[in-house]
Amino acid sequence: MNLLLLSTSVGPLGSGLGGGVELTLHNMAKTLVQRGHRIQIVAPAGSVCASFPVVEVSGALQTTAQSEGRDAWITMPPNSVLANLWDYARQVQDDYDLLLNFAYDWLPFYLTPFFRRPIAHLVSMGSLTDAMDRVIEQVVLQYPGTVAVHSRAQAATFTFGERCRCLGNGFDLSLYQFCPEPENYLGWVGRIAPEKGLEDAVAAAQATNMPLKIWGVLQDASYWQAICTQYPDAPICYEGFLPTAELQQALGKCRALVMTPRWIEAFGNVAIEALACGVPVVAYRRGGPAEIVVDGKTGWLVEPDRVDGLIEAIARLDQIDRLTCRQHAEAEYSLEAMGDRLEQWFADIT
Ligand code: HBI
Repeated sequence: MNLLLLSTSVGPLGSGLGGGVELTLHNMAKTLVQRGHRIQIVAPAGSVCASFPVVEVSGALQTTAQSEGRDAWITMPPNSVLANLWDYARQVQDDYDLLLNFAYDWLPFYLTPFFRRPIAHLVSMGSLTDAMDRVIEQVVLQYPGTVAVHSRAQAATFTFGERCRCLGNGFDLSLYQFCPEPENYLGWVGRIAPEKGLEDAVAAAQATNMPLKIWGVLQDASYWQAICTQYPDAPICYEGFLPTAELQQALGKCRALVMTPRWIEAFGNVAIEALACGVPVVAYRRGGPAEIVVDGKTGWLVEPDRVDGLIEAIARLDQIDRLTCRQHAEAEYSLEAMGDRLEQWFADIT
């Protein structure tokens, strides 16, 4: 098929501002091209997406939806890059069989009925604002099957969640090396911010006296300071923010990855990255990670916000076979598995 991939509007691809969507768009492009589809990526000026050519569109970025309240109005800046992206799509739409939208914004959903060509929407976060819920629901009702999410937990945050297609995600597992023999430390990966619940992992490290290595963007310094003050003797070490190649090397040596989300993670990419290295995942039974971890086989699921549950799970890590973790990632979350799900989705739409 000829596919037009329209990027997130909050930052150029490669800037990290687009979060997990940047990796998702790249991986989808990779598996679709491998299968012989012809793709064209359209994204904000300054975007880079590996070896794929990008049509760069200028204009002012959208503000991030997660920083707005539930009753936020629909806003766009003068000379909006989002409006410019979709004006470009309007002009070239007849060259494509299908348009694929990655932006979590009102405009692409509102414009769907105005387009001659079908549009598939990948929704990358749970419910955040009433305006987005309403406009996504309009598309779900008028164009059944054209809206997809990453996990059932994420879908469940929308009243129309049952009518969204669940795609999971897919990774180039050749970038992740299986590590059979761990070193004696736990890992925690993510933005250091309150919704990620780092303090619980630190409390568990202190209680089990198992060193904890922490990777990720130090987004909220006062939150980090509060943790260090509250747990002065915990065996923890902040290792900074590493790009994939370095991160998977360090992550692979962990006894386990600990995931302590306070909010509904739409998916939990880092859980797959850990499993791909053979690292079991100990996670709260909440959001995307609860659908990724197979309790007792690829890790342990813990009652949310229960540090004692984390401690028990850490004590039972040697019951988990690290090769099983890698094999599960290959079976469910490889580029090939994702490519199959994508092609089935597109076939159902066109
Ligand atoms: N906010 N307004 C807006 N538009 C997006 O496309 C968007 C966002 N916030 C975060 C985001 N995309 C991605 O980082 C997540 O979907 C992963």
